[in-house]
This record gives sequence, structure tokens and C-alpha cells, in this order.
Amino acid sequence: MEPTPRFRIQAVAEATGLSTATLRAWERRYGIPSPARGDSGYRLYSQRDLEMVRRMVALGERGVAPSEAAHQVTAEFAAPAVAAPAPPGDLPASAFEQSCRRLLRAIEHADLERLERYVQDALTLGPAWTVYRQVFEPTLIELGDRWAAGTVSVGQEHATSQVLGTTLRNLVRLVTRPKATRRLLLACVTEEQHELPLLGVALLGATLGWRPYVLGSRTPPDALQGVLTQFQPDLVGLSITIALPDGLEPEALFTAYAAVCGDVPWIVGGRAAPAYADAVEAAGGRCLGQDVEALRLVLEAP
Ligand code: B12
Repeated sequence: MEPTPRFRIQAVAEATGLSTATLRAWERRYGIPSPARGDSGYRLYSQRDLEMVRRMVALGERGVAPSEAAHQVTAEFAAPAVAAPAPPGDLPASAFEQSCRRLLRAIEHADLERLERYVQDALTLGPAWTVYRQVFEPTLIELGDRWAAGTVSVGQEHATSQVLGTTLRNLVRLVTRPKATRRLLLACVTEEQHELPLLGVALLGATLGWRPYVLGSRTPPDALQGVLTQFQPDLVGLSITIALPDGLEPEALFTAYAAVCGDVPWIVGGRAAPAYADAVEAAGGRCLGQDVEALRLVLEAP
């Protein structure tokens, strides 16, 4: 988990629904969390600090007293999810890292049965979103690097995408709360085939109480139009992983998406999104790039 401090207390209060006074009180009483201090002495929380606060809130909602919750959170955040023996001659690996290695080994050997089994095993390591961030995401990134280096074939990449894609779709379905009412419509921009990142966004949305609808790859503005009236989403998310094809004007493209979305707010994210931030914002959308924490704040806003 990202240990670098970067959130001010107000942002953490907004992200967790707590008052800044409660955050300070928990810090004073239980040392949870212990944020770093900026140059002028203000508190700077890391992603880990934020997760600790969220865990305190979740335990509180289940009726656990704050002092008891504090003990539990301290213990949970002190150790990896599963104590794993250190491989000889190597640094101790967390259960998440071990899981990534196992998945990559199965991919290397193109052993789909093992891959499916290891994916299922990974799901026991924590909540769906945590497993996605800690295991599936790093595995996918490493897979891409190996493909680029020529040590993994397109077939291995496709097979992995199938297994993870199916798993992620199932997770999104399982995590979506039956009473979720806020609708999140997700699509890849025109020509974009990378649907897996969008499934990650859907999983975070479902985890935070949204009802995601994933249209998937290659969704040009007119294709989006057809479903928008039917789904009536509260938010539209567009994903862009690789650069737009030559000859496709970003300004024209995002203006067309804006026209289709009408009054519905729309956001754009993904690896290649920052390159189009100006065009997105000029058309009235919001570009979040790869910043999952910014996405979380958008999804948690009332
Ligand atoms: C799986 C994969 C494929 C699969 C996709 C299958 C599928 N159903 O999705 C297939 C085989 C189809 C494929 C095709 C190609 N791919 Co490919 N692929 C990947 C791989 C390995 C994983 C993608 C992934 O899931 N990443 C992990 C996710 C979690 O990370 P992420 O994309 O950053 O997403 C997060 C955030 O960005 C954000 N986010 C994403 N979308 C959105 C949307 C909103 C609204 C918001 C707010 C946030 C947000 O949230 C996500 C969750 O945390 C990547 C490697 C990589 N580093 O990503 C290469 C990669 C993206 N592919 C690459 C390439 C080159 C290609 C191809 C051109 C060639 C090829 N490999 O066959 C084609 C192009 C197809 C096309 N026109 O789109 C390159 C791109 C390099 C570049 N310069 O842009 C990469 C980086 C591999 C590499 N290291 O070189 N690919």
C-alpha cells in the first residue's frame, strides 16, 4: 500500500465521513493513524493512513467499540494478510507478492488450470478491491512489461485477460449491493480494447455502493447514446488506455461524448487519459487519469 503522505485532514474527513475533530481525537487516543507533518506542521495522511481510518469506521458500523477497533486495526495493519515464509536468500514476500509470483509462473507456463486455481486462491487474501489492487493489477502490469519485452506471447496475454476478465465480472456482480441505486455507466472510448481497467473501476464503484454497467470495449459516442436513455446513469466513466488512432481529433471526440451525456456528469480515466485532459475539460468532462484516489473521492461524494 502506498505509504507516501499526500492527503490533508479535510480530504480524509470528506473521504471517510468523519469530522476533523474525530480524526484528531483518534490520533490522540489510539495513535490511529499517525500522519506525517508537512512543512508548516499540518497533517499529511498516506493511503495507508486513510485505509486505517476506513477500517475503524467499518468496525464502528458493526458495533465494535472504538478502543477495541483500534486494537484490531493496529494488529491488522502491522502484518500482511497471511504470514508468509520468506523464500530462501530473498526478501520476505507478502502474501500478495507471493500470489502475483504464482500467477506469473502459471502464465509463463501457459498453464490455464493453475492460473484459474491461483486466481481463486488470491480471492481469499482480502476484500475484492484489495485483491484487485494488490494482486491482479501488479500482475497485469508485469504481464504487459513481459509482453513488451517479448517474453510473453499475445496468446498468453489473451488467456490471462480471459481468466481475469471473467473473475472481475463475477466479483463486480457479487460486490454490487442489492439496494444500490446510483448508476455508473462505464465504457471504453472508440477503438479502445482494454476493458480490464474499466472492470477495475466497476469493482471500486460496486465496493462503494454504486450499481455499475460495463459496456466494455470500443464504445463510440453514438453507441453510448443508445444505452444512456435506457440506463439513466448518475455518472458516465470513459476509459482510455492507448493513444487515440491518428486522424481522430480529441476535441471533436470528447465534444461528441459531452453532447451524448447531456446533463449527466462524465469522467475520463486510464493510462492514456492525461494526454487528453485539455480536450476532456474543454468539452465539460473531468479527467482523472490513473488516479484511483481521485476516482474514489468522486464516487464517495454525496
Ligand atoms: C491485458 C492487456 C491487453 C488485452 C486487453 C484485454 C481486455 N479485455 O482488457 C489485449 C490483448 C486486447 C491488449 C491489446 C493491446 N495492447 Co495491451 N495491455 C494489456 C495489459 C497487460 C493489462 C491492461 C490492464 O488491465 N492494466 C491494469 C490496469 C488496472 O491499470 P490501468 O490501465 O492503469 O487502470 C487503472 C487506472 O488507469 C484507472 N482507470 C482506468 N480506466 C479508467 C476510467 C475512468 C473513468 C477512471 C476515473 C479511471 C480509470 O483505474 C484503473 C484501475 O485501477 C497492459 C499492461 C499495463 N501496464 O496496463 C497492456 C498495455 C496497455 N497494452 C499495450 C499495447 C501496446 C497493446 C496493443 C497495441 C498491442 C498488444 N499488446 O496486442 C493492443 C491494442 C488494442 C487496442 N486498440 O486497444 C501497451 C500500451 C503501451 C502504450 N504505449 O500505450 C501496454 C501498457 C503493455 C506494455 N507494457 O507495453 N492489451
